Amino acid sequence: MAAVQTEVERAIVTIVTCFFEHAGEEGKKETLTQGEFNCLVAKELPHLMKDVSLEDKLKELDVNQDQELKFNEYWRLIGELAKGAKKEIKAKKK
Ligand SMILES: [Ca+2]
Ligand SMILES: [Ca+2]
Repeated sequence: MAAVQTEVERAIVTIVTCFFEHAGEEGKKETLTQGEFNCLVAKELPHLMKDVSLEDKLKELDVNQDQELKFNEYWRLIGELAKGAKKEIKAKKK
């Protein structure tokens, strides 16, 4: 990857790096357990996930129902949060 990155490029790398940092803490290296997920949210998404039950959220995102989140399952959360951000930006513009 090129050394000079734009803000958006860095943001993408940050999201991916953050997943794998937390996924590597216990159990399988490439999936998030409930504990790892809770830790990731507490550390990286405290404002956006304030009033969310993390048990329910993990179940909702866990497409293959193995009680862990692989990257594409976690990515659905990023999509949801992006949609939320879009709504806020649009609301501000009005
Ligand atoms: Ca793990
Ligand atoms: Ca899963």
